[in-house]
Amino acid sequence: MTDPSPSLPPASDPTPASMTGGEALVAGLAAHGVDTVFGLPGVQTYGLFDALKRAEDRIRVICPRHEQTCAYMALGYAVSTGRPGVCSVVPGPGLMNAAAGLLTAFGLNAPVLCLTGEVPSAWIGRGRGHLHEMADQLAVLRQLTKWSALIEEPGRTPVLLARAFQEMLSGRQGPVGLEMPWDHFTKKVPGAAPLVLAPLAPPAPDPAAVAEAARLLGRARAPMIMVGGGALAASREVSALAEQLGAPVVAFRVGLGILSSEHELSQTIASGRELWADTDVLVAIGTRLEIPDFRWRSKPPGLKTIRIDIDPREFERVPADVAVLADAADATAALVARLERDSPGPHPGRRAAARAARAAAAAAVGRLQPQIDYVRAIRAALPRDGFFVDEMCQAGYTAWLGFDVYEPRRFVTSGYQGTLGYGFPTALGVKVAHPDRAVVSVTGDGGFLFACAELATAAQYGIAVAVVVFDNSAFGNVRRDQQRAFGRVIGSDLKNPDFVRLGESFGVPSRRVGTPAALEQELKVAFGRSGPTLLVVPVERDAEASPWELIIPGGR
Ligand SMILES: Cc1ncc(C[n+]2csc(CCOP(=O)(O)OP(=O)(O)O)c2C)c(N)n1
Repeated sequence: MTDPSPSLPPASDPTPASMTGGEALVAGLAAHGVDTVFGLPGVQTYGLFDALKRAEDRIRVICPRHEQTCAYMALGYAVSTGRPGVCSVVPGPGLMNAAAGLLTAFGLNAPVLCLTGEVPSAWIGRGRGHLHEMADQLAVLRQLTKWSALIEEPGRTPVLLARAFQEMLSGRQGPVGLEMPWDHFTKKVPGAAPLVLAPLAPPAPDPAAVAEAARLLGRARAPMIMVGGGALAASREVSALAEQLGAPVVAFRVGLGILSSEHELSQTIASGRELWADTDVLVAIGTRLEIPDFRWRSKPPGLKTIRIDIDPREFERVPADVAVLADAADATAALVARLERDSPGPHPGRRAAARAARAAAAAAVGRLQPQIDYVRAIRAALPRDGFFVDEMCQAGYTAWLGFDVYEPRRFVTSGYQGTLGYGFPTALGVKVAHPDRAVVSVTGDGGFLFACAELATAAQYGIAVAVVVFDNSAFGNVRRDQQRAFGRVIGSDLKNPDFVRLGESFGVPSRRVGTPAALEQELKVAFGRSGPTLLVVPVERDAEASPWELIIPGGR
């Protein structure tokens, strides 16, 4: 490398009056309660990493082997805790490597902060081919995040970092980005004491809208509730509303566990479908409503819709008969209170129908062999408070329909982005955030190889994720789609490594398991280990039953 090294800051502890840009960022992260940064250093960001080194008693740095994993680990940290996950990558190619993770965080409304570099301040926008230069990197970052900024003046570091946290955590949450030019990371910053801005208060639910919603529900014969990621912090309130109305609660992926799968009113997309045609009032809480529009693609005649959402743009995208702009927990609690006041007692509701729908769907899901038996074995092995991280694979899709989830955030998914390869690296971030909880990553062979190099990270840092790889020697989902739609396949047959030997070469205990019972047994052992475990389930190519008719009836 021919580029000049930046000048190094002094080794003594910085004071606010003498901080560098990198030190100001680190002091700001600590002031916001950040305890972990997932980062991969490069010359532009040396000043940041050196400052992190000197703050290692407060902030731990985990360095994976590829920037995609920096973003995915921050994502796993964020979605499993509800707290910001922080990553740092070099600009240009580093940021592009992290892009799929940021895009996935955007889709999940996950609070992820990406700190990246820029070419030296004097060279920004000049197109001279400086190391990692990218034309208008900020414009790209803005497409991947809710809010992003360039720290043009190093003195503005505290206020821009505070703003980044405020954007991440206010209203509809989401990822944010901050770029700092190469030279600013090591430049002295006048007055760089950290600043913390509280998240903006959400709007209070409009009593008139709540009263109108209660009026519609008071007359409803067959109400249904749908929940998405916006309702993750409204579990108690959603449960109270469901009880009050006797209404089934439908969750697809992100919303699984908001109402425990054990509750007779809790429905997956498969069982919810059985109840849809008869629904007369839908209460949609913190959801984009992709289920009715993209998947079920029909609406019961005369359906009335009540939407609760913190993002006013949602009401333009999908208008509702009643729109309540508020935090999900506040608005749902207000609705329950109003219903209790107005109604003589709980609504008789749809309990019997909800139970019947669950039973019918369980039978249909039970036919998704062999995956469902493995998914059920994983449930049996995983402690109730453990985390299941899905993937775009046959076992993952089957889990959306047949894996019981007892609490919100325990089921981790890539949501509508459907990001193949996100699962294993995201699971590492989940485990770092929850060292005392069991974490299982369930993946296909295709998806696992996107980031299998991170077995090195898992082994190096002792990140005790149990990875279950279903090896069908194919991009199985694509292969089945191609066969069905075109009668031939291309690019979907895979020649795989010997996964057991691959895992062992990283020093990771690795086993092949041939039955659900053996998987359950091995997982219990894995959850007791202090490092990662790789379990490989051989599956015959084309042998897995398609779950898609239950996810999109009539096909895509
Ligand atoms: C980033 C990304 N690239 C490509 C795809 C398209 N895609 C969806 S599923 C799939 C195949 C998955 O194969 P595998 O992980 O082996 O799981 P299987 O379906 O065989 O169980 C592909 C390529 C995607 N969803 N995301």
